[in-house]
Parts: sequence; structure tokens; C-alpha cells
Amino acid sequence: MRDLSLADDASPDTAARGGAVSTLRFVLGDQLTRGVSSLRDLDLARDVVLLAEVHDEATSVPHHPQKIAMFFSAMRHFADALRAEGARVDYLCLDDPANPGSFTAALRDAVRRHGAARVVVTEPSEWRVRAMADGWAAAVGAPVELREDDRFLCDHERFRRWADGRRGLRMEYFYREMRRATGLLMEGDAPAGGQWNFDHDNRKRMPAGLAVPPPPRFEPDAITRAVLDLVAARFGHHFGALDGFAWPVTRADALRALDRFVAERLARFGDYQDAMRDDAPFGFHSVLAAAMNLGLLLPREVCDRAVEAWRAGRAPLNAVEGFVRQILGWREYVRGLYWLRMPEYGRSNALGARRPLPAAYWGAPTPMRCVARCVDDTRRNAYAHHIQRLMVTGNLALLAGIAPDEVERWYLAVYADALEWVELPNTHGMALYADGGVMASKPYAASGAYIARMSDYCGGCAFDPAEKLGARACPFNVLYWAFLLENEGALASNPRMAMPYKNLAGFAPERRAAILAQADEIRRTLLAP
Ligand code: FAD
Ligand code: DLZ
Ligand code: SF4
Repeated sequence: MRDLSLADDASPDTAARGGAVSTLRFVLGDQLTRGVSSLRDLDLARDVVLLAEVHDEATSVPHHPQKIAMFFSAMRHFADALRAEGARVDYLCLDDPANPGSFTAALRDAVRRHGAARVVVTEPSEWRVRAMADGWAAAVGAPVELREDDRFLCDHERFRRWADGRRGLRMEYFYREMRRATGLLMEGDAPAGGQWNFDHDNRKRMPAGLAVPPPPRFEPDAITRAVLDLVAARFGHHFGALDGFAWPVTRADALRALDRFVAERLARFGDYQDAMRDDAPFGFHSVLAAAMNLGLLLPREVCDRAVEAWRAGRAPLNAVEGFVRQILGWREYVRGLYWLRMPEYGRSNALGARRPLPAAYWGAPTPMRCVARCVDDTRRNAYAHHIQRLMVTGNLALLAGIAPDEVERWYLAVYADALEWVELPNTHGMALYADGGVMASKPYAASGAYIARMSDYCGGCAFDPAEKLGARACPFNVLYWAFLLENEGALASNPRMAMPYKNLAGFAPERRAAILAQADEIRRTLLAP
């Protein structure tokens, strides 16, 4: 691979062009969009673009090796694309001996190296890095202009206005407003097809024989292969397989991935959105979140492509509406919520969950087949689809009372698409109900019956989803009732929990005691840290 390090590349580049650098444009790893606000007025002759692979980011949590490789490779390809356009790029590789290891120090060194008069950067997407950015002007000794990230469909101000004065911040109402604001799937003032939401059509089990076209694989080129060697050497000990890496790392690849999804899987996305099948880890999902979160694809263009397929009669409305809702609704909503409520939001722990994360999450053998499957998919692919995340690993953590920060650290580490602005609300609010109901009107708590209905995982499991107590009982069943018993004070008055608490009221004291005792045993053994 061509050496991209600053010593061999940017310095001669800068010297050859002569002239003082006017603006240093710092592009973070998830800002790989040519139209990102920090690059919009890029002056090819007088500006330098800085990208930096830094140790602090690669180890802020033990990221899956595929995730680190995907970020670095996408950053290197983006730098090359800018160079091809004639831009002066200062690219700091992780193994550059002069790499100081943090964003702040990398920026400070680059300002000095280039004598830059000012720095321009698009606001970081994560609160941790945004807080760091407040110290950059003082640390680098030059003014730092932070620009809004306008790649989203809802800006901070619009979300604040929407949330203002509302008691509950339900996504469904936000989504309707966004449909109206963008005109996506609208016919005049009315929703296309006469309904805002087709979710009730989207809960089918996936038949065993149904062919599921896998997402495309992008074989590593020379740049990616060099990154894979670097990551194997430096982060090979992190949880996750590096072999089989096939993520899109350029905009061209990401557009191909979008084309293939729209042509091959979108039409069935709705029907099988909630289904889990042992031999189909990606189901009919788009597997586009990572590319969108890096900036290789924009949310609007992804939605437009799906809507176009519906208008052309190539995908039914339930699929397209379901897909658009995930992006225009959920993705924008969680970002709005994150920025509205952080950092306090991340500190709440409404159910007082304090237990440590079970070793099974990091791949320790477990007889719970659904958990073993979802964790192994995650290890192999740095991916699990939404229902695996929410109703298997998330549900288990909720029922078992695992401390939110431990669960969040895991989700942030193991998925290629994980960035805190989207991971945290999904984990903290949706999966764990740690926000006490800001995001979800009730906990997504479910017994083994849900997993048995929506997957083929239970056949061949050591446990039986129909058994409620005893050695063969599905642990989700025992933990589900124990969860209700242990959280009665916090949940019993929630009208949406009336039915399960009514059932619980009929349980004899001995049955309650047996449930609690078996739940303790499960936590001590199956869920040991
Ligand atoms: P698809 O099922 O094809 O959905 C299409 C797109 O919609 C996704 O690419 C994504 O951009 C968006 N989307 C779907 N659901 C959500 C959602 N709930 N919130 C925000 N956007 C959504 N998504 C991330 O991008 N990063 C994360 O770190 C992340 N962590 C999660 C943690 C938990 C506990 C849960 C329950 C969900 C999490 N999600 C996260 C949301 C969702 O699971 C993933 O976006 C999705 O599985 C990615 O796969 P896909 O691209 O095939 O999505
Ligand atoms: C996730 C990640 C990783 C692993 N490495 C880098 C990096 O070396 N350089 C970089 O600019 N960004 C990286 N990222 C993304 C950042 O951690 C962070 O999530 C974004 O900058 C958003 O704040
Ligand atoms: Fe999971 Fe329970 Fe089914 Fe086993 S029986 S796969 S633990 S839901």
C-alpha cells in the first residue's frame, strides 16, 4: 500500500504548493462526506484537510476489530478521494511514530506544522468528543469554528421545538412531523396509502425454505489489506473476528450496497423485519447503518431510493414505509433525543440495575442457543439486526438487571455501526428502560415465547420455551416473571403493564418464591460475569 503518512505525503505536498495554510479542516472518522459542512468552502490552494487515526479513539471501548478496520480504511479511501480532487491532505496513520494518540494533540501538532490561522470542524456526533472540542481552541492556540452537521434531516433546533412542552417524547409523533416536513411518502397532506404506519403487517416469521439474498461483500483492496494487518497486530485481541471483512469503505461501494438492497431485499424488508433465522444473520435488512453513520451515504438519498422503488412498483408500501420509518423516524429521533438530553440522559438508571455483564456476551459458551447465536453472529460479522439486539441480548440484559453502563459499553464496542449518539438511546432507553420511559412507554421485556415465535433458535436449545419453571425452563421465562416481581414498585402502575401484573397477581406465594430463587440461580450460573 502507498504510505499515506504525513512525513511522506503531506509535507512535500504543502511545501510544493508554498504559501501559508489558511484553514486547517479537521474531518473526524464519521464525517466522510464530501459535502460535510467543514469541507463545503474548501480552498484547494490554501487549506489543508486533517484526518487522524488515533489510539484514544480505537481504544475508547474495545471496538470490534472489523469496526476499527472499517473506520481506518474508509478514512484512508476518503483521504485519497480528496487528494484526487487536488486537496492537500494531512493524514495521520495510527502507526506513524509521531502520532500523539489523541484528537486534541493531533490537531495541536497539525496547526503548528502548517502554521494554520484557524481550524474548521463539523460538530462531533458524540457528546464525549463534542466536550473535547470545547477545549480545542485553547489547546491549539488558534480559533476553532464548529459547524453544524447538516447531514441529518432534523436539526437540533427543530427537535428541540418538537420536544418542547411534551410530556412523552414518542417517536411515532415525531415521525409524522418529519414525514410532513420532508414530503416523504406523502400524498398532499395525507400519508401515502392512507396510513402512517404499517407495522402490524411487519411481524411475520421467516419460513425455513425462503431464500434470503445476502448483502454484497466488498473484497479488501490494497488499502484495506494494509489496515487489516495493522488492526490484527494492534487490536487482534479485541472481541471479534477480522477475517471475512467485507464492509463497504468508499462511497462507490456504499452506493452499490444500497442498489443491491433496493433490488434484492427491500421488497421483503417489511414482512420479515422482526424475524430471526439461524442461517440468515442479515435477514432482509439493509446492513447500511455503518455506511450511513460513516457518512458514505446520506439518510435522505437512502429514503429517496426506497420511495422510488415503491413508486415504480418494485417494493410494497409496508416494506418501504417500514424502512423509511427506521431512518426518517428512529434514526433522526434518537439523535435528537441524545443531543436534547445528554449528558444527564446517560446517567439515569430507573430500574436500579447493577449486575455485571455476563461473560456470555463476550463469547463464553452458553447453553442458551439464542444468545449463543446472536453473540456469535456479532463476533463473526460485527453485525446483528435490530430484533437480535433488542429482543435477545437487550431483553436478557433488561431482565437480568445488568448495569446500563456495562451494557452500553458492549453495544458500543461490538457493532460496526455503533456510535454513541445512536447506540446509547437505543440501549439505555429502548432496550433497558433505564430512562424510566422517556423513549418507550413500557419496557421491551419478553419471555421465551417471543423468541420462539419469531425465530428458529429454540429447536436444539438445552431449554424449552414452553416450560416456566424447573431445570428445562427457558431462562427468559423465569427471568421475565422475576423481573416483574423485582420491579413491581417501578412498573405496576404503568397502564401498559396492567396485563402482566394482573397475571402475576394470581401467582401463589410459593410460586413467586420459586421464580425468584431460580432467577438467582440463573444469574449465578448461566449469567456469571
Ligand atoms: P435496517 O434494519 O436495514 O434499518 C434501516 C436503517 O434504519 C438502519 O441502517 C439504521 O440507519 C436505521 N435504524 C433502524 N433502526 C434504528 C434505530 N432503532 N435507531 C436508529 N436508527 C435505526 N443503530 C446504529 O446505527 N448504531 C448503533 O450503535 C445501534 N445500537 C443499537 C443498540 C440496541 C440495543 C438496539 C436495540 C438498536 C441499536 N441500533 C443501532 C439500531 C438498529 O438495531 C440498527 O440501526 C440496525 O440493526 C442496523 O442494521 P441495518 O443497517 O441492517 O438496519
Ligand atoms: C470509532 C472511531 C475509531 C475506532 N477510530 C477513529 C479514529 O482513529 N479517528 C477518527 O477520527 N475517528 C475514529 N472513530 C470515530 C470517533 O471515535 C468518533 O466516534 C467520531 O469522531 C464522532 O465523535
Ligand atoms: Fe433462547 Fe429460551 Fe429459546 Fe433457548 S428456549 S433458544 S434460551 S428463547
